[in-house]
Amino acid sequence: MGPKICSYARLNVRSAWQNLCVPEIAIGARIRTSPFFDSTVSAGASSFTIYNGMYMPTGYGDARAEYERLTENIALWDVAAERQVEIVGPDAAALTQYVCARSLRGMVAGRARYAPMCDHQGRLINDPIAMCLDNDRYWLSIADSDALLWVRAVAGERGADVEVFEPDVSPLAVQGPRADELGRELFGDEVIEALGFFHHRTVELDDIPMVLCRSGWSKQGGFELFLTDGSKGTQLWDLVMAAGETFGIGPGTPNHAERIESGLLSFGSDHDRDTDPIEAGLGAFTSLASDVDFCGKQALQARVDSTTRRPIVNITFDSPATESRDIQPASQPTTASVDGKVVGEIRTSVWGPRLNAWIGLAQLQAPFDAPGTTIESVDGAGRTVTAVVTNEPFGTIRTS
Ligand code: THG
Repeated sequence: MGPKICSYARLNVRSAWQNLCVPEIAIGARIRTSPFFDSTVSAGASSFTIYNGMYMPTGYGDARAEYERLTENIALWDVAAERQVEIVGPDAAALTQYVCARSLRGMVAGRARYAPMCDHQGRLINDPIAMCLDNDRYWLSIADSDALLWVRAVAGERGADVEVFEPDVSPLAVQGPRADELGRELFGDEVIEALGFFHHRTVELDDIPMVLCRSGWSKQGGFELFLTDGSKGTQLWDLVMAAGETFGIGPGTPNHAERIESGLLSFGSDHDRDTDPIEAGLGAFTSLASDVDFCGKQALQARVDSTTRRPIVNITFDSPATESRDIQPASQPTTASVDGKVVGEIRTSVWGPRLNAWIGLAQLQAPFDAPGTTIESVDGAGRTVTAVVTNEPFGTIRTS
């Protein structure tokens, strides 16, 4: 079954084929479906993206309801496309550390750490969650870039004694303020109380094997269930949905409004391909100052010391009047200008319910990244819009 993935693009892309029948993306051997695919389609998934060569749902047709479900109850997300790169063997710890730009010191079995990856030039090439399963066994739970190919290449060049492969692991995220209650229902009080943030453990539910981790791409709390038998996707989805009913669970997807309000990076969306983790706002997760060596460390330091910085910044649209329908998000980055001079790009924009305003992210060359700078762009409907750079995290602003 081939979902029509283009209704969103049709609304927002200004191009010659705007008014034509939009073709669908075929499912083939190169583009995979997730173990939860049938469940998401049955639940009404109406748009998908391709992420790590796999269909990933991006919406169920009612963004407002999905936002409310996530921020008030529980949303269930198929994030199986966040594939795992497994690294096993005597050199697994050393190699995993080398490919991660954050110190993994002290990360024992059962712990995870958000760890940006750099290439040899210090550019951000992925921002996985690194998970230690055993002293000689790690997973990188990756964002959308071919980290398997990268880790294999680095392992080969360094002569590391490891196996690097993609295991049968598919994360299902349970996110929202009531996720803890559902977790207790499913796994018991003891398991949930003992599970700290970014801690994980192996569990089973009705013979469905998984790794349970307190993690997820929102600031609403919750878990990720890393299903380790892809044949049991529907079974797991149904089980969680049934148990979650009393807590107001419903289908959802990684939520752009919530994650922008919460300051979480969307790798590959929020920046171009020549961006380092510091420009991407990941300084707190990058161990430049430590004595740990990692790929791209020196180059990254040189970039940080240079004057050609292009940070990602929060922006708030102020013109036209920020009524909910006034600004059309562009589905592709748009040029950002100051006084007619191009200074970067608006990468993404969204209606932010928490601020009751259109907000977004721009990548701007210094010094135009300074708070208070007004940038100009053309929105998805072809109109000129202006936005102001803000240094406030969106999450701490309260408007009412
Ligand atoms: N879950 C899993 N894998 C993933 C993602 C995920 N891989 C790709 C992508 N998402 C990675 N991106 C992030 C970004 C931020 C966080 C998690 C994944 C996150 N950050 C916290 C913060 O910024 O406050 C805490 C980080 C920390 O303390 O280490 O949670 O969603 N499986």
